Amino acid sequence: MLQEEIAGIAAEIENIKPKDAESAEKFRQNYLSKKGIIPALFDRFKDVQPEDRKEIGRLLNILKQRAEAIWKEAKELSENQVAQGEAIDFSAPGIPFPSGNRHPLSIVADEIREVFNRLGFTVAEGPEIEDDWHNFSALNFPEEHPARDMQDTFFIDQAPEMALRTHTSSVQIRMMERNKPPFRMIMPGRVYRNEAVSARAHCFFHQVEALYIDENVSFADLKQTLLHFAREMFGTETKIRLRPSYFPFTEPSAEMDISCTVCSGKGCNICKYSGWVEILGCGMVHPNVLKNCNIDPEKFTGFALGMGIERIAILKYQVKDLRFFSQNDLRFLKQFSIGK
Ligand code: 2NL
Repeated sequence: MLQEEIAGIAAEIENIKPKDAESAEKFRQNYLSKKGIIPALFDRFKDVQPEDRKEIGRLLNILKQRAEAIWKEAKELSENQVAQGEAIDFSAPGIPFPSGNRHPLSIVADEIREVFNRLGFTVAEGPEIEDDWHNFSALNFPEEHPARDMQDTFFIDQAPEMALRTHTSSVQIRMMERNKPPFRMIMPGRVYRNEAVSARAHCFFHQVEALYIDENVSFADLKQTLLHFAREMFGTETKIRLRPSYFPFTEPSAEMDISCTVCSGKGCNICKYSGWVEILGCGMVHPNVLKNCNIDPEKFTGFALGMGIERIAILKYQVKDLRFFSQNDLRFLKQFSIGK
């Protein structure tokens, strides 16, 4: 009898709990589609005796609503599952995630920073756009010094007294102006020079300067710090030598060479067969620089040094062209990893 069949289907659908999109669709096809079980029951309604029509009609409608509700609920549930990722197959092989690595200049800058940190130096940073005082005058550059020329320095057109800093010494001036000695700090950062870009020169590069100011700081302290730095950076067998030089902001001034790390001093094309490679400039801070920062040169002395990070990285990794550092070519960048 129709009434019993309806009751049977009603009980049947209550036991079906479609769990995903596929079984929800199967349920719909089975019970609700045009050729499905429920429309087939409706088709037989025309043969029902008039006195039974009211009750059978009611039961058919309840069955249909109930089936629709089950299907709808199952469909929504499966959509939510996909949205929340619950339906993801965890046994599927993963998609490889390409990992980056640090830029060679960052690796080298960090190594320099670590060596000086262990000696008690802290890190200071400052602006890349500087005024004439902090970049030149306070550092004892004479008025007519060539570095102050448009040819060598990028000046800001709208503010002629401002320029892109040519060294990070400007940061040291700012620190000395605002604080009292002793100072033991390093300044890493990007600096700018108005130069044509080539394999061996760039209009910007990266520098680390170090400054140590206290009572009784001597050239011997500088030399021992340099030797320690060279051995930490390039290995315990590394030798150093100092050659007299000139900077407006140090007196006396020197340039430091290390024994060539490639040929251990025997002679190769990296050291141009001299056995030595220049890596930094240094000296005792000029008394005028201390005075400009209101530090008494009778009481305090100090040393400073500066090096180009590119130069160290070129030596360490034997990079042939300075431009590689700023071209972001992955074939270049992927060759470097920490500890290499
Ligand atoms: C180089 C040489 C040097 C300094 C930087 C310095 C800073 C102050 C006072 C005195 Cl505030 N000196 N810095 C001293 C000697 C050399 O850099 O070749 N840099 C790439």
